[in-house]
Amino acid sequence: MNNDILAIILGGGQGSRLAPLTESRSKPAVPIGGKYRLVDIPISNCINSDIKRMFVLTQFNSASLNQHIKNTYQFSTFSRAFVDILAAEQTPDNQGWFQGTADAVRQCMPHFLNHDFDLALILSGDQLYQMNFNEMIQAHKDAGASITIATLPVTAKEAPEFGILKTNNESVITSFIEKPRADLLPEWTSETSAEMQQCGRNYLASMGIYIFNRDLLIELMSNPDTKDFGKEIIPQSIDKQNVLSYQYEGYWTDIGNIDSFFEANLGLTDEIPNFNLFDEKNRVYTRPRILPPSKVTGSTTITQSVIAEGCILDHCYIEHSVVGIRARIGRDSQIKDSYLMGGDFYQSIDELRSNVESGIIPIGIGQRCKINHTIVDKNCRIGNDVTLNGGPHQPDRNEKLFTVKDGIIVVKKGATIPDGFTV
Ligand code: ADQ
Ligand code: ADP
Repeated sequence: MNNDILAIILGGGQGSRLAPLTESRSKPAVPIGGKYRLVDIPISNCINSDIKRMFVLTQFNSASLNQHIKNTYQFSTFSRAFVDILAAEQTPDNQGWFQGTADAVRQCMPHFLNHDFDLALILSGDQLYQMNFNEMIQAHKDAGASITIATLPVTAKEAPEFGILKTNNESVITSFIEKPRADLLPEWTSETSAEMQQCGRNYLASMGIYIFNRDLLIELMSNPDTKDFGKEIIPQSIDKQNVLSYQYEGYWTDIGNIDSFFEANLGLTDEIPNFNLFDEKNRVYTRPRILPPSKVTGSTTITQSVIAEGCILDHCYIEHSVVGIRARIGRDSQIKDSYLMGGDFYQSIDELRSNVESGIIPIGIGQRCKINHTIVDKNCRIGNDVTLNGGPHQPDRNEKLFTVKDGIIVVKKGATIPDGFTV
């Protein structure tokens, strides 16, 4: 185990970019890939890098996050490994929210300092990637750096969404700008590899993954005026500290908004997905749920899809979709370009019967539904003959049962969609 490293996972701010998926749960608990939660990605990267002491910082500590962490990440009593959730606390000195990423770390410093560590590895909770942090840690140590930032070449179109930086020949960062306006970009190009240049990736972006030496982190966190790593801590450190760029060229994507979250999930259905769930050396861990295998009946057709365990698919059509745990899809329904998160529990046969008798719509997707370009959150009750037809023709809006963002319909957790409903 890497005993000198403490991992700090930034689990999400007040921002509601993933709403309505974050309406009733904290961001790290948002289900991804049919059976995982967002927080499983950074935690798995840490475990695969033999870093097993982790804090997850979150605005609020939902029951599902707590349950998930408690039931998934159990380490031996004889090891020092742990995953602890730290939620924003209301104290006489603050109103109860973390004011930004650095403020979140500052407020939790007393908890971190209860542990021995030389280096703090600070990670974002909303990114999809498989990275072994040991190479980055080694580069940090070899260069005698005080801060190391993982960086990635990006295109001019992507650059305004990131912190953009320039380095000298020794990969030491010489300048940094957080989310530059497009008209400033010409000054910010870097020499990237020939392969990256071919794809137009001429800007070096911060991946929001940082290593800090312990003493420096303590010093920087003693200034209560700095609230954010990207806006303040990093730009202000460039001239004063030895800040190293560790360049990464593997697959990495931000999944912090509905559009990128949706694309990343559907990307898992590619013939060879960029994010490899089948890599034995880089496993993605999650809660073992002991579910039955998925059951497919009638003339169900499934093409280019990912189906999680415990599903009941009855005589339906599924194309280019991710179907999550315990999902139930009724007869003659068509699911296309969609992510169904599935359910947290099964209804018993008796419950289903009494639901039908009393006109209550059971959990799952009913019969003859057409669902396209849609995310269906967990535990939804979708009636018969429902049409949810997402796409660019749908204007953005927020309704009681669903929202539309960038043409993607998102049915809210636990929503009941009546028979014949059409969007
Ligand atoms: P952003 O992703 O825009 O840019 P930010 O919104 O600060 O930065 O989020 C970073 C991470 O911290 C995310 O995982 C977010 O959920 C989490 N977070 C945000 N506020 C938080 C809070 N108050 N408490 C707990 N967690 C919080 C950053 C950098 C850029 C860099 C990109 C790469 O600022 O320089 O290029 O990440 O994605
Ligand atoms: P999520 O964050 O995905 O929305 P929740 O916090 O609502 O999840 O629920 C997750 C856990 O709660 C599941 O493990 C499930 O066992 C349990 N759960 C939720 N609702 C019910 C229910 N009605 N009956 C039994 N278990 C439930």
